[in-house]
Amino acid sequence: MPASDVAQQGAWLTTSQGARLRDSDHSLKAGERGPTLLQDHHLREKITHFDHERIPERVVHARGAGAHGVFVGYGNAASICRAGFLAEGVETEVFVRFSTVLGSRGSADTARDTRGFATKFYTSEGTFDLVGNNIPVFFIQDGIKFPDVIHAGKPHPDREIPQAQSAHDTFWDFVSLHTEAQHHTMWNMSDRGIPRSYRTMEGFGVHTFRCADSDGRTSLVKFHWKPRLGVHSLTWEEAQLLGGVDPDFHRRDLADAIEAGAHPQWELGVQVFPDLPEQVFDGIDLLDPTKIVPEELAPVQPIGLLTLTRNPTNYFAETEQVAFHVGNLVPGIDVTDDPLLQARLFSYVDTQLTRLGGPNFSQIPINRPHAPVNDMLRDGLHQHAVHAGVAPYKPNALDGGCPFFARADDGAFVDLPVVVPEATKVRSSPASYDDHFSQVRQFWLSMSPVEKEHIVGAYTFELSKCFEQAVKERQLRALANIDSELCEQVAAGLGLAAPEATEPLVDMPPSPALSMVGETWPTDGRQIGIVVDADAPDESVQSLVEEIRDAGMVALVVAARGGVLADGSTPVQRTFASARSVELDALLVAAAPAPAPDALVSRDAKSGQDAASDLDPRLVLLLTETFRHAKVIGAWGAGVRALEAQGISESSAGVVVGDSAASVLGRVADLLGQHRAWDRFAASL
Ligand code: HDE
Repeated sequence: MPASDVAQQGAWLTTSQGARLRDSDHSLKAGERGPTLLQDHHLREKITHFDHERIPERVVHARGAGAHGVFVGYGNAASICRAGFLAEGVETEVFVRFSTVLGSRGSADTARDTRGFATKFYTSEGTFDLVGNNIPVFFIQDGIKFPDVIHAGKPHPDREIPQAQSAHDTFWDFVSLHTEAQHHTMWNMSDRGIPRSYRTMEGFGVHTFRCADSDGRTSLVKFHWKPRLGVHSLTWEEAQLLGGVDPDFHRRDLADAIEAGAHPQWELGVQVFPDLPEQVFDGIDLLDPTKIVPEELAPVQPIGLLTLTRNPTNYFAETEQVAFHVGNLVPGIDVTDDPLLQARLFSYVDTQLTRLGGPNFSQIPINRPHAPVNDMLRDGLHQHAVHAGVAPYKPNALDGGCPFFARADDGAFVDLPVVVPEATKVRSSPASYDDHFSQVRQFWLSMSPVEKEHIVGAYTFELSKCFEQAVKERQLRALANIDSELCEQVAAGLGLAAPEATEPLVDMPPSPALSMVGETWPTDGRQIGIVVDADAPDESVQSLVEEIRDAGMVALVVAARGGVLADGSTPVQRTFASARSVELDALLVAAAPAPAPDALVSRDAKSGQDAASDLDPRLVLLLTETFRHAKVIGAWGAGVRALEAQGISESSAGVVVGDSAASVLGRVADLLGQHRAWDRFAASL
């Protein structure tokens, strides 16, 4: 039975007990002007339920967006992993929840932060949860530090500010003292911390897992998600603007894309390492979650395709109540001794007990396995099952010995018999965990000049938001151990002296896979704005809109006013009052409209209107921002005049000028494949 049917049967409004209601607008009173009667059961039921509608938000990853989809295995993973859902052509339903880490449920999507990328595979062998992030390393090497790093990143306890961001003293106090956090912090300060869309994020399982094939042969494995649209991020200015213009930007983008049929896709990939006793690959400790294995050393091999096809029907029921757990594993996939992963194995059930109000959260529809369940867990708050039988224990004879134990060849989950070397109980880490800087430097050295500029900008911004001088100076000392130029540039921005490195800088070979600049990607679902004159639209607008749609992209007609263009059929999707560069990937300009009547300075405080300008001031802002954010711009006809009026030269990178829409669109789409007109950013590093 669909879950909705349980609560929504019949046509009548009823009480929770099914009694039909004739009025839900007036409470029962002693006379029209008299007091409300305690006996009004409907009033009390309605208010009481409302009073309890909220559940505790997640202690981390509170802000999220989810989607349903399907995963199809390629079959080529059989040599390393026997999990059934990876077999060729097997289709497995999935639910994915993307999230930010630090912010509360209502915080802005585009804050600089790590993103969660959690996937629930409802496999026929039981549910497998891959609870990953969009950053392949973590702040800490041991889970016992998790409350520390999160307390440092969350708003200050006294004033509860700032919301959803790391640009404050306690965060930098912690990461500058606890230098194993520097690698993750560098990723956050890079453009990876401000994704353009969930659809353009990579995902990582972070930890190394242990997989086994059908003969029991084991390998060590790192999981990756590779977005079909390529990795792409916002600029910092876009992220900040979006915080105000559209705080739901990522959530909306995901839902719109799915609804429009531009189904987001990721390939699941694996890096595979021999399962040797030392659990080290090319000198990299595979149990240290602050380290990556560069893709150039161990290529990511695609083993299946994830497609998100359906938006949730109800946010609370699905996205909010979904409960992931790194311990939800299927035969063929097991954990390793990574001390971060080990602590996570404890944490996820524990947190659900509070968040979802008891031990039966796996019975909530979104959490129900699609494999048959026959457990011996009983009773507890919110028990939905009506268990039959008298013997919920093993061994039993009274229930005929049911349910039975499975053997390996019945598909039982078998804990891999890994040898644990004889050891002494200690509270300490291996020496390999002491290298906190070499891979951070490698990341920095792998960036393109423009990405380096963005990183410098991010550190400078965040540290200039700190109040304590000692915190800034300590973080500069950490940067000196990463790269002297990085340190000098940030120090200059802060007006502080750049310290010397205290550790020798190790020049690791750059890993080009870490950079997001330089490749070409499909343009599906990219948003193209078309500026037109609503009252005298370019005659090609309608066919242009169709052409853009046929190419799998989204066309947004932008004009001074809403409604329908004077052609009588083309709807206007954005007016000059609502269109901003931040939601567009490219802008086509087919007109140079004069200031519209509602473009008065007094009504539109952001316009900064130049009285002499014969262009609508909101269009001026749109053009300026689109250019500044290095979006591709195309123009023809009167649109060319609009660009000229703003001093946007047709010889600038990513600017395409032609005689007609048809001559411009193709070149714009080609450039869009590179995500941005990167060359427009002058980079000196
Ligand atoms: Fe989590 N994490 N985590 N985490 N995590 C939670 O579980 C925790 C870590 C991640 O969309 C919580 O249900 C500990 C790494 C995601 O519902 C909590 C440690 C990675 C999500 C928890 C870590 C993650 C969570 C909060 C250190 C990337 C959101 C609510 C040992 C590989 C899942 C909840 C969703 C959520 C604990 C570290 C990813 C408190 C103790 C590393 C994507 O249980």
